[in-house]
Amino acid sequence: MMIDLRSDTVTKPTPEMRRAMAEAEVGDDVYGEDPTLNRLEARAAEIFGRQAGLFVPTGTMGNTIALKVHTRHGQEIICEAKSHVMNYELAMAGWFAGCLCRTIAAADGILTWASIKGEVRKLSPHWAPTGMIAIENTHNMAGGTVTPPAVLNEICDGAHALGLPVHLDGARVFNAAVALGVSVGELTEKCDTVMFCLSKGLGAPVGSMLVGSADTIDRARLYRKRLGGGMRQVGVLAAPGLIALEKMPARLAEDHANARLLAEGLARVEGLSTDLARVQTNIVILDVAGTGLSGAQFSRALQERSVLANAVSETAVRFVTHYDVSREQSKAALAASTEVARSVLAASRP
Ligand code: TLP
Repeated sequence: MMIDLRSDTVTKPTPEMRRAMAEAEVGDDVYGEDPTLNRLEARAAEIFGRQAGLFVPTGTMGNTIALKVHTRHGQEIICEAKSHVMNYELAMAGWFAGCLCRTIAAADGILTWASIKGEVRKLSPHWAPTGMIAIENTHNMAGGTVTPPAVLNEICDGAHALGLPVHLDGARVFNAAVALGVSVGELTEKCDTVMFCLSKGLGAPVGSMLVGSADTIDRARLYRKRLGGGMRQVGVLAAPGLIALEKMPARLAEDHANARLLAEGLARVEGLSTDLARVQTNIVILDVAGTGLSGAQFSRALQERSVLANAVSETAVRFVTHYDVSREQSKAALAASTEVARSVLAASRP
């Protein structure tokens, strides 16, 4: 059997989720009549201490709507250079919101108010004004790094003082909260909107949520419809979403421990390197340059040993732990990676 560490998006619904899907009470959500979905949206808002929540089919749609709700055409959105909104959403900021991303590079993925404030622009004959700030927590491509509440709050305070809203791409915000030992409500308290995914580490088959003020979510609901996201008997998706929300955060620490085990092992292997300080949640970015292989070649060699992990750059491979990968399988993935590195280095020596 393949050990699939490509992403936590690959998690399959649990038997309990499948039963809940079969039995879900449903109605037409475009009329606001799906009772299971209404419960999910209310519960998400409650957990995050917000007035309202909106179910969206994907994290990308949640971010897309948030960017649109907070901005006007011709503005700039400040975000981190390797953020998902900038790199993996097909230029949605430009396509839908009509905005340009102004990126700030932070090697560890963690923006601070000090790094942001100099990039905020006011309208001038040359400059488009900043419309909003988007933060990613955890930061995927920096290796699942966590922005702590104090840093996030300072960004929100600074932004709000200038009248700028802050959206949190919290696709994996439950991982961040678990790593920090705080609640998601506390962690994201000052953000104007938060998008989080039910379908990643929390294991639901489909779905993300956008939470915020009642007014913002009312407007967001209209943009969801414009994007073709008005769903009907969506209670069949809300039912596993509720289980994901209520039960799955408690087990994320296991994924973090498995990522740690993998990273610490990998860091000891000749030709491989990973920044252990950045392994704070369920993601490990492994630099394979020392083996002479590219990220893609290393990934293919792993696949031949029944391990799936995506190349994320010319020289790096990403491993993401989740509930469908056990501790034993994490050890097996470590052994396979070690074997790839050793065999390549042995073959290259005279
Ligand atoms: N991330 C996926 C890929 O798109 C890279 C993954 O495998 O990690 N925000 C963040 C921080 C994400 O990591 C992702 C998905 C999204 C948004 C988008 O979520 P979906 O895939 O539901 O549109």
